[in-house]
Amino acid sequence: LSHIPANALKPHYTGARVTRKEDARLMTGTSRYLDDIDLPGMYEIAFVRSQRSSARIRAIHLDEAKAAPGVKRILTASECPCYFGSEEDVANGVEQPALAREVVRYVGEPIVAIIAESRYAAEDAAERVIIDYEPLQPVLAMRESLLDQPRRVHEKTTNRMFHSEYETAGFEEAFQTAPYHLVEVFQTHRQTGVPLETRGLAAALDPGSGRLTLYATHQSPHGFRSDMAVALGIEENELRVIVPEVGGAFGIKAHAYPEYLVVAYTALTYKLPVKWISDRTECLLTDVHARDDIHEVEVAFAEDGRILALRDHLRADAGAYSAFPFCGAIGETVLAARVLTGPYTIPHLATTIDCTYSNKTPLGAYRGVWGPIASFVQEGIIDRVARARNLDPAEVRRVNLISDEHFPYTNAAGQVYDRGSYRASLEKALEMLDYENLRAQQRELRAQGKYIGIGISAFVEPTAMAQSEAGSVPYESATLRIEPNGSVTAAFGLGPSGQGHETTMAQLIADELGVDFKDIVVLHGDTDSAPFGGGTGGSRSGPIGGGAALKAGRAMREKLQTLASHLLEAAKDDIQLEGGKAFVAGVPSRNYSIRELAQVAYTDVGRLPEDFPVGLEVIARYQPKRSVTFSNGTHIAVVEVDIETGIVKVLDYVVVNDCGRLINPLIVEGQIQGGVAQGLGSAYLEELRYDDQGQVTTTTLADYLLPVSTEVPRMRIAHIETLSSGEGGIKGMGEGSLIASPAAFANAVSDALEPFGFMVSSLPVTPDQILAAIDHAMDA
Ligand code: MCN
Ligand code: SMO
Repeated sequence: LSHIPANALKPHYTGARVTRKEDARLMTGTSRYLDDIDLPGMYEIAFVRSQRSSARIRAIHLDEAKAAPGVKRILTASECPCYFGSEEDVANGVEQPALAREVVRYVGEPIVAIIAESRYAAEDAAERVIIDYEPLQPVLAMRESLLDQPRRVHEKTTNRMFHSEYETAGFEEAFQTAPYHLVEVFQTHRQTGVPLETRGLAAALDPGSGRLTLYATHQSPHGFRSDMAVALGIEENELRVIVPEVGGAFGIKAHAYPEYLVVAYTALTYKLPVKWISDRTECLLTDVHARDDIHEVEVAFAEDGRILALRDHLRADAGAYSAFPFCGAIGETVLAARVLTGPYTIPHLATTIDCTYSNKTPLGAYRGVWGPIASFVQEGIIDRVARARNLDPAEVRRVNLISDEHFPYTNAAGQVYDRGSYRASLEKALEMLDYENLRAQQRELRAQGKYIGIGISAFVEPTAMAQSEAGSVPYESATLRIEPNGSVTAAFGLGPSGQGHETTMAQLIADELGVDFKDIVVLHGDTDSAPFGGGTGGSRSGPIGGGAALKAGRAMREKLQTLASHLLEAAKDDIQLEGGKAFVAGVPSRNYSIRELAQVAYTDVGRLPEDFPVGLEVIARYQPKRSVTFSNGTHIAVVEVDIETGIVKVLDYVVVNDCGRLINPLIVEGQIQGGVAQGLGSAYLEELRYDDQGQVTTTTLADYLLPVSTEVPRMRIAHIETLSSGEGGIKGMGEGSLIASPAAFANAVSDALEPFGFMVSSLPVTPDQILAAIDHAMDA
């Protein structure tokens, strides 16, 4: 690592395929998730949810439910008057109540909470609640919603919740004078993260101290505590958040939800220990949705395929509220606009953004947020330009890609890209595929009636965002303690949900201290013991959390060197740390083990140097100097489309990924495999469908189709390591594979169906759509 002094040890663990510390317990069912938590005297909650997308509540009839066996208490908005206020909602004069007041605005919105001795009893009682609705016309289509048609979702404000415009100087001229133009409308449909473990919350008040403990499945323990303290009107030191094992999060667990307010409020105000965990239907209805976007694109380009100007009207359907604490619609559009030019030197950009309210589930974060959509649009554009000019899609990418001499490159939206391997990753991926040969094979197979498609997707992934804006946490923290017996305990504010932080953070610390990786325990998820941090999201834990680990390791290393130099009567610079020992360089026999040093630091304190604080404990914080570091790479999918059935089979899948210094290639490859699996779902299977009354029709996993192991292809993965300028040279990567893969898949299907003149412009592209396109072409 770049910062390690010349006399320091070589890293043993960083960069190595270290198997994951956490897997033993995760794979054997011995770890504890939220649903394993059983508090003394605990009640459970079932919610009565809106069955209408838009209605006034005339009356709520609770008598029969109150008489149901096992019911302890029933809450409506008047007994639980809490609400969340996202920035956008507050700006628009609306807020999201814990339980709907007077009006319901989406199917699944909680109206009544039944607190009962068991979930069974609560569910049975919930069925006895009768809600008398006065139906209102729902707002369901973005276009009409923008005109406040058929009505306003919130009386207080227009449906256009967000609008912005941006244009580079000289755009019009560049656009008008270009020799070629094309237009396209790209659309992505509603999807959601679908973690294996559904979301929920348990809460209990400690009667003695008056402190409230929340057990949360959340990506940001501290952020969640801050938000809940505000919403509940209590001090942060009266609130403890414990995040047990999290079984997948994918962005949906970066949010706080109305049900959480009900659970916490019940424990706090009615002093009832209580838990609620969503079932799969609640999850599909009410976990934040994502990807509800339309891009109306106009592209101006040159004869050789060089893109000269790009105009895009981006629209996203925010749903009924701005999800708390951030709005997915704004995230998907504003941030997409910043990276819409992807890894290409597109000099001119004009974007108009509109986000609208509707009577649908709020839009929030799902892995990659803006990235998968921006990539789908940008890579779709490149392939359309290629087809329009009859050029090879790889060649059009070569013509447009940012070159090494461009770095740091400022894109047309003003984003500054640090050094990457944009060209090298494309060439490497093409080489892994034997691209020219494959193209020749493709032509031969076509002649035999087999439709093979090659879909290229070159991507950028903004990671480790570290903007010092109010409310954001641009740093991460680590505490590191060497215990009295010499073992090492580290704690982070991170909130992993499967990314393997216990392993990667331990690798970094082990190398800094020269100790055995196995001797390090990494803790997270308890606000009483973990240092404050932003948590996990935006692919920041590796680069920013890793930076904190390195800094904490280095601070501890300093301390150990100081102590050893005093005890060994040697110069501090001559003290080396390796194999769990501090020794004088060149004289390994003059040493103190870390265990002996710890004994001095904690118990034999009379031997400590003057001013040396008792114990061995440090806290470190790391905020990157750059506000964002860009990872990059290239995915190529090879598919076969069966034109009789419309079914797409992935034949080969190649990934070249560059996330700077690799902490653990095994973990990075796992992240890539998972992301590509999700990308396949995004591109081909997953869609949350609404009917014309605003009812979600995909409420089970038999309707909302996830990819299964037989559909997920074997991937061939290669790495390039272009170091970032940050601590350790690490860039993030947790979202890149889901950013790149839907576009690769879509482009491969378009390429396979080139003889039919079809190009994918809407995701997911289903076998039905493919068959319809083929039929259409045959008829023409
Ligand atoms: N890593 C590495 N070398 C690098 C970069 C990262 O070894 N150069 C390691 C990191 O140490 C970490 C993992 O790779 O163990 C991912 O790191 P990073 O890119 O920093 O992303 P985060 O750890 O912050 O994870 C968040 C990211 C996001 S935003 C979503 S959404 C997502 C994703 O991770 N959700 C996931 N991957 C997921 N994987 C699982 N299993 N479950 C989720 O909910
Ligand atoms: S959607 Mo990931 O939690 O940034």
